[in-house]
Amino acid sequence: MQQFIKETALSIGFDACGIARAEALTEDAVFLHSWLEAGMHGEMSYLVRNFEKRTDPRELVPGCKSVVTVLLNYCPPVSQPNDAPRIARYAFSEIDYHTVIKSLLAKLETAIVDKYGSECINSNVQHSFVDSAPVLERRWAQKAGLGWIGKHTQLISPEMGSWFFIGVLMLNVETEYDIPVTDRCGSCTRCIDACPTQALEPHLLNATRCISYQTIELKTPVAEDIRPLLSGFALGCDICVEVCPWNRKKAVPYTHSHLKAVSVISDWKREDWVSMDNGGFAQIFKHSAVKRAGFAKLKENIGFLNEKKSETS
Ligand code: B12
Ligand code: SF4
Ligand code: SF4
Repeated sequence: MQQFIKETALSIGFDACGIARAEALTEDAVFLHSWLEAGMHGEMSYLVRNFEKRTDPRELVPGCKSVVTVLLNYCPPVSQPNDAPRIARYAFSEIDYHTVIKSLLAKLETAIVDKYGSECINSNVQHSFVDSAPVLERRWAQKAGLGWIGKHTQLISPEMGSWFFIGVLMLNVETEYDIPVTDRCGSCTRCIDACPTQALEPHLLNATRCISYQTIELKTPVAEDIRPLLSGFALGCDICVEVCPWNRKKAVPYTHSHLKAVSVISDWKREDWVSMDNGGFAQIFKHSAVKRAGFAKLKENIGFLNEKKSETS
């Protein structure tokens, strides 16, 4: 069954797949508790909710026995012009990655049910996830042998680096499980040294200082002390991932067709972004992950970059 699930996941279009036994994440619960207590989640109040479900998949999906984790490469084959406000690579695609991964996970589920029966799935509750549920996805990917959690807190695959999304499918059957790989960060601290806002300590992110949080999740304007540190990013941030030697050595642009980039990413120069209006935004980013930040927030973020440019020019 393990073999079948992995082969099917790859044939459907995922780049990697691993499986771990569903169990309580007791160490993670301690870590998460102190992270939340320290207020490092900022205004992401959804991270406080569903603590039991987040730290035990059997609370989320009753009867769950196995956690299947899949990876989808999002290292894009295109780039932005140098003077454009930077958009983090995860958001380049025309179709939001949540939509893409959910539809691929549905295919995987159908294949498993066709072969092994409907008792594999708890169809009374949601059982496939990407991003927006109380699931510690990086930890499940790590337990499923797909990589280790780097000092920048992202999952790194020894074969692919870390430009990939994670998706999860919970099964109510036992199968064979994968063996975790060891941490290979060694004495490297490049991500920590490169982070412009000093948001990182080894294996610990203060999300309130992260450019990704400030430019997307925070509903109020980017904090004044962070604005001069945005480093060209108007939405998200890729710096700690870009400098990681595992990406420099291992990451290759995807060749699959699931995440075709929206054409403005490679076409639009700075002035095109500056003159973008609400109607254009709604049309161009209709199905894209960029929508999460919203037009007003994105324009405001772009304004902060221009502010810095005009001050220094
Ligand atoms: C909230 C969130 C954010 C927040 C907070 C990030 C963070 N590090 O937690 C913000 C908005 C800042 C963010 C930014 C980004 N994110 Co984000 N984010 C999430 C989300 C929705 C939840 C993460 C979460 O639970 N955080 C809470 C913290 C405490 O958990 P944690 O760091 O994972 O640590 C847990 C375990 O790893 C473990 N652990 C970690 N260290 C240690 C050490 C010890 C000793 C122990 C015992 C346990 C332990 O315990 C912790 C608590 O249980 C996940 C999707 C999901 N549902 O998992 C995506 C996710 C993590 N994000 C993702 C991405 C791509 C990004 C960005 C690259 C996007 C961008 N370019 O802007 C950046 C990267 C920033 C960074 N350096 O991490 C991907 C990561 C893919 C990968 N390769 O790992 C995910 C998995 C989404 C997805 N489905 O693909 N993100
Ligand atoms: S995403 Fe950017 S701001 Fe956030 S931890 Fe990484 S380098 Fe720092
Ligand atoms: S940059 Fe270095 S320390 Fe940071 S995640 Fe990559 S290998 Fe680990």
